[in-house]
Amino acid sequence: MDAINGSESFEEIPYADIKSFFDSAPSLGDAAETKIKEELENFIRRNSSPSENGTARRVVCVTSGGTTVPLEQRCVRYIDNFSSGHRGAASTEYFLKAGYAVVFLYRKGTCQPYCSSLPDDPLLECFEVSSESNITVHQTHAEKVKGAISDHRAAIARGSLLKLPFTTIFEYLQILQFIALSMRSLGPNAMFYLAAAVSDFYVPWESMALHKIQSASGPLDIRLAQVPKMLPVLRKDWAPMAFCISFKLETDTKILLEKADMALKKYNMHMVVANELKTRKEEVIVVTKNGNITIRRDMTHAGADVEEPLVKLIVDRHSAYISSQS
Ligand code: 9Z3
Repeated sequence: MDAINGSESFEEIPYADIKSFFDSAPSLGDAAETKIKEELENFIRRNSSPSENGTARRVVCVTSGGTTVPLEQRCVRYIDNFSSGHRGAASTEYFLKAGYAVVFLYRKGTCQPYCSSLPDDPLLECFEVSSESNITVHQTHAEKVKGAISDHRAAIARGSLLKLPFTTIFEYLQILQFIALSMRSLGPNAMFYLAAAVSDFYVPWESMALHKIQSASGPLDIRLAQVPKMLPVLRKDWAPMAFCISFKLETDTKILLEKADMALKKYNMHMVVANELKTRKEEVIVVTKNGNITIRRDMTHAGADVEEPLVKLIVDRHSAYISSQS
């Protein structure tokens, strides 16, 4: 098989664990599930027709932000995974600029596309009450607010951006499966860019306390089960022709590349983006079967980020992948 396609061998997929994860996960609710499926179906249908230049449209699913692991069914406490959502939001903007349609699967409350240049609390900091009934944008923020609103509205109006929120690991994986199954029909024009920070461990729903855990009973011992690896099943069953990029985050640089290389082979990814927590905004290393590529932020330009050259490289590799499949 061509090197860019990865090897066809899959490690043993833990189907039983995956089934029991989904069977026991709390349902999103009938109404929410139907709404997500309908939105996806409409979005994929709209973006399945060829674009103006006659080429097939490309659709990328960008995941962003961290998943939570609830400790109680009526959740008061949870374990969280670190991610501000900056990488996913910025990358979404670059994919849209490159002509992709984007399904943005994001953690509620994390960074949003087109909002990175706005202050942390835009509603309170950007606007002022100019008369009894009028609210205006503060002069110092006017350009940025106008840009953010018009770019975001344009992407939505073109039907190029679908935003789907999640909070828990259960919601994330259920929605990711719906997205993958709906993007399956796009073949190699589909891409997964999995920048969300996904929990490795969780408390299975059936063994989770129903009510708030009480402190009167002394120290708390919790046993966490392993979240079954969904990447191989995404590659093999959910959307086998899609171009797949996963991210590997470590804090110990000594093991980073080795772990990324392992993920590339074990989960049959097309590329794995390796990053270290402290330097993730400056540098990433893209691990591929044909070697590693270091991508750095352009230090000579204030405001330049690492996502722009990263997305450019990925779009080029995706083009090569599509050509190799046709
Ligand atoms: C990443 O490595 C992302 O690049 C970051 C981005 C979360 C570091 P921010 O959102 O940071 O801009 O603040 N995401 C993947 C992390 C992850 O959970 N990877 C899994 C792993 O490392 C594999 S799917 O085991």
